Amino acid sequence: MNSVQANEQQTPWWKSAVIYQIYPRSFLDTNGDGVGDLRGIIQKLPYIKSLGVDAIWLGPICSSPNDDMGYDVSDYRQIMTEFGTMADFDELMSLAKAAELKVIVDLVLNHSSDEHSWFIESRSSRDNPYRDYYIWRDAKGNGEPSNWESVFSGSTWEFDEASGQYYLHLYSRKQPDLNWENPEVRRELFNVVQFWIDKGVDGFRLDTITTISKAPDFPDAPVVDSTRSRQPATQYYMNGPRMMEYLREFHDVLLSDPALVTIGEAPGATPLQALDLIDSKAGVMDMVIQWEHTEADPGTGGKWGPEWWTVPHFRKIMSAWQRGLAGKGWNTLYLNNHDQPRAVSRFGDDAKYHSESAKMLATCIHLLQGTPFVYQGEEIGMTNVAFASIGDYRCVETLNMYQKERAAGVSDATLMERIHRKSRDNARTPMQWTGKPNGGFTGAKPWIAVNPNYAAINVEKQEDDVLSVLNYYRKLIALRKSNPVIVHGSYADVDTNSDWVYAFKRSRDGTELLCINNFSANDIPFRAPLPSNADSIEVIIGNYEDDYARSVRPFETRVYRYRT
Ligand code: TEU
Ligand code: CA
Repeated sequence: MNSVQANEQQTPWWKSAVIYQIYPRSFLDTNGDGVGDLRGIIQKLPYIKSLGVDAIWLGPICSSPNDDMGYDVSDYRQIMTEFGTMADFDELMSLAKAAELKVIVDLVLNHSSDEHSWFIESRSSRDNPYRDYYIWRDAKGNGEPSNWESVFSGSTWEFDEASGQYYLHLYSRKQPDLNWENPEVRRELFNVVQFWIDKGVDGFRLDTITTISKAPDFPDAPVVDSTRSRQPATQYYMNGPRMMEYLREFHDVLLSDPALVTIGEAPGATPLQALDLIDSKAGVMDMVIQWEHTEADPGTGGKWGPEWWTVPHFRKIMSAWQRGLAGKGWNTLYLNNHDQPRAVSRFGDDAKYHSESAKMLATCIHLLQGTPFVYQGEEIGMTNVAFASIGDYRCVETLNMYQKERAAGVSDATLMERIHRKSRDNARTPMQWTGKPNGGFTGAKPWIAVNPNYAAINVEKQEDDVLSVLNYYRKLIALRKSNPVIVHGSYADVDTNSDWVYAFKRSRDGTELLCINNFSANDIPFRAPLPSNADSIEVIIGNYEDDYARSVRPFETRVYRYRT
């Protein structure tokens, strides 16, 4: 064993892992109330294990009135009633442990629900001891303390009649921001984390963790759109002045155990900002969920605007993260999660080349350096949905945007087109297990309708088909275990001129992988730069049966392995 390999042996578990993300509400309903539950997850542990993944990340499971589907916590130490009981959770933990699956829980510490007892106390009067747990400000002149626009539309400030002040909420008005400046609040939150460590979890996903420190004087944001009364203000609340100090304390007091993985959600982070957080020596957490590639739209329309997604732009971002973090930090790799439309609809082709494009996207992501995340349903190529009416949607961001824009005179048809493309509910329709009613998710009326394509796209149907997307994922995940170069190899771009093909190499100890991905529905001329000693060349995975030579076919992906 050489010294490089010896070093690699000390690799923490999460670097060689694949993590499966579960959105519990939409996974499996076992008690007929139309809502997924912990017993549903327990029932499907053998399925999850069969994918070959190493860990599960559970979306928020704490008590919540579900204004933002669990991202509004009303009790950090109780399980949401609809999901089950703490006994169910304990059972899930011990069964997962027995199956050698790690469990990562989602903690929402930037804000709580307005129904949390701390907030109920806090708003009850100006001199309540909990007042300072949240961020209260007087009116400025006659108006809001600042012109900041909420992530979920409208103001970040909500006026409280009874106590005559405004409270801050970056997200919905039912998600008041906790005041991290108050050491009492930090102590309370540390106790919450300790509670879950004591429950035996293997790590945390820290929701919107880069927004915990705000510019203390709450300055007005510059007017970028004069037709709007509120303006985007991320520069005043992301990566704020005391964020590193809080996270350092958090890390040193609680999270330094190397067996625990900490994954911070960092919307808006660049590779350099990410390194502050995850530098392998000086960092305060292990990985960040960056958003840059999911906001891969170089246009200016914001989330709901038309997408101008291009391969060169995407490649530039992915490559910058690969090169920027190499040897210093560790990437998360994903295209899908509960905040994103389904990747196969967005970057692939969910009709004619459904299977090809789902496999290509997966291969491209899993062959980069970092820890891949698979979001439930991705492994069968679940697609976006297009419900006819706004009444079928549940996501607070979607509903608020619709109301606001309707009030401003935008037509229903225009808004529904945007929602079909970008709503988070695209990712939140129930898991499609079988071709039976409701895709086998529930025997009752589901909390949000099942995608009508469940008869064509479901787990049962794909189980026995060797060429299915599902079985391709199994093969892809298994490759990671038998090819250390996928985990440890260095990254290099290949041919950065193509408008449609994203190709890259991974190398380690004389073994090289060449991964070629065609993001278009056409044949694209592309010559793979392979070594001349053809004997050593193998195709280890791909989505077309036969090999070819001078072009890549629609959504083709192929990984070559050879010795150099
Ligand atoms: O997301 C943070 C975040 O930046 C998103 O709200 C994002 O702006 C939005 O989804 C764009 O579509 C986290 C969670 O992942 C998200 O589900 C929560 O709604 C949010 O925090 C608030 O807790
Ligand atoms: Ca249920």
